[in-house]
Amino acid sequence: MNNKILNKASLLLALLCISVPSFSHAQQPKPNILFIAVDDLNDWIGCMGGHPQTITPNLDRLAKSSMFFTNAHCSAPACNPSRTAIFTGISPHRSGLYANNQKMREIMPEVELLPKTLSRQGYYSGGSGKMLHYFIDARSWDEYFPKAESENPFPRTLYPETRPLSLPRGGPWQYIETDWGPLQATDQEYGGDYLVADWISKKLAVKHDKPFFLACGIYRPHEPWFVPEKYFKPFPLDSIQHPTGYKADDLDDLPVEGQRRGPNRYFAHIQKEGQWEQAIQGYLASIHFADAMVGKVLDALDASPYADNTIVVLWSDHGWHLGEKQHWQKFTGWRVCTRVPLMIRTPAGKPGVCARPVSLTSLSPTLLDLAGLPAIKQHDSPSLVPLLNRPAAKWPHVAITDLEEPGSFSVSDDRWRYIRYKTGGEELYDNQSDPHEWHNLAESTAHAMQLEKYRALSPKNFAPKLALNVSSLPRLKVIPSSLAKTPGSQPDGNPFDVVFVNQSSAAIRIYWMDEKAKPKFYFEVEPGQYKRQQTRPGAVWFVADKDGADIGYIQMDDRSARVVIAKQ
Ligand SMILES: [Ca+2]
Ligand SMILES: [Ca+2]
Repeated sequence: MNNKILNKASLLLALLCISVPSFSHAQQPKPNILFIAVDDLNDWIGCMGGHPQTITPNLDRLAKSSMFFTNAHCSAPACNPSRTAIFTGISPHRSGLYANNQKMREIMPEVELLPKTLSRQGYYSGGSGKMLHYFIDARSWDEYFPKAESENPFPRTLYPETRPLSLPRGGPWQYIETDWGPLQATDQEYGGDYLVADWISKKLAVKHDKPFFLACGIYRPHEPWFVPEKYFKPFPLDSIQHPTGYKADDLDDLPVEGQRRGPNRYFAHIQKEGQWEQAIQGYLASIHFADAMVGKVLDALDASPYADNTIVVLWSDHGWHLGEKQHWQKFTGWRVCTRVPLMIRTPAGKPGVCARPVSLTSLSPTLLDLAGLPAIKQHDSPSLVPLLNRPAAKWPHVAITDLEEPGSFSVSDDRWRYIRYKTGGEELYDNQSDPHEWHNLAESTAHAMQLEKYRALSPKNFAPKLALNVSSLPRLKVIPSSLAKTPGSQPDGNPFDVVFVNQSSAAIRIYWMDEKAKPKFYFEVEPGQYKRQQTRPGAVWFVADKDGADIGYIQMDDRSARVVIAKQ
């Protein structure tokens, strides 16, 4: 054991005059760790009071027996950057991983993730379900379900036979999973998170000869909101209440960047289809289901030999909008999107409530601290152990949430929240009087001092955002066709890149099809070369060979992709 670490720990104990479990002592057995993630869960849990109708008895009982953080924030309001920051302990503005369409192992090929650090220090690291963004990172785990080598974290899951089930697709811009409805199935037939909770529960029932780190990734309430019917039953459609944070004229006082980021087509489409209440019902049902799966795991822990020597951590990767600021989904800097449930229960720790601003990037250093393991230099956020011991302890930190373009972020402290967009727009909110962030005070002269304070506390340097390697982009099918029979573009939605990769032995010619299906020549791609082009959902591109002979066309989906012209 590193003496410096021991001295630091003893000093901390002396300073705080409290007793914490002496896990840092080499002779003491290490605590087990149960690490539970719930995807896309906002504050709609009973103990956070986000929605009056939510039913979450298991999350509530865990909160009661834990240090329950009421002011915890994600380091990015999207799965991939948030989870990467949790597992690496490195914030997006330091790593350069800001968005879902980047790849962790391209940006940080060698970084060690928390489960690997723990394995290296004598732990068994096992996991199941979604912990990272749609991959497992096999090398970081001792065991995974499904098998780590598959790099697919999802066990079989029941989906409706025909889709969409409830919400008609609004256009090519729409994420295919935005849909909801009950399934006639038992939990077992449904599979998915049930199988994840079941695997974790079984791991809790067996004898371990090493301390364990067990990661349980519950996927609901991530879309689509299909769960067994029994979880819909407590929420009859005619009883559904709108989000308490919704205010129809909330956008007037926002800077132009906020006015642009708030309203999106999802919410407009859902309202147009008259499905706002169905959607809220689907989210409540999915949360209720996720809560039951958490309950299954907590019951398994209670019944196991590890009930008294296991740290339990439960977190969500970011919040979620259901109409607040005319927004649906995530990706914003407002509190509804950055604030997350966070509960940490330690074997000897006292339950409590902590309102200090904390970041999920602190989870890795906190667990190493609790396990008495050496700190890792790259971790950029403080351990939460002082707050686990004394929730009102002095805490000179703010929580930073990076948005997906470098230089846009929010800062959360005990009371205030500050948002800045890279193009200069600013927002300032007093959460004490305004928890829904309805009143932007950034323009108010009475709050000039606060504004200055948060400008000063803002990150100053932002790692550049690296584009995805072409080979990692999803590949779109080229549909064989003649130019005459190729449909026109119906571009609709936000722009992104398409990359034309020419693996054939001759040049290829790329045309854009206009709305009337008239081709417009764009460029040639030489053999062995590729070319990046901005496009939009619903756009149609045509590929011909160097002599103008037809190859086929590509219709753009809702995200970046590559088009590969193979050897002719
Ligand atoms: Ca998520
Ligand atoms: Ca407002």
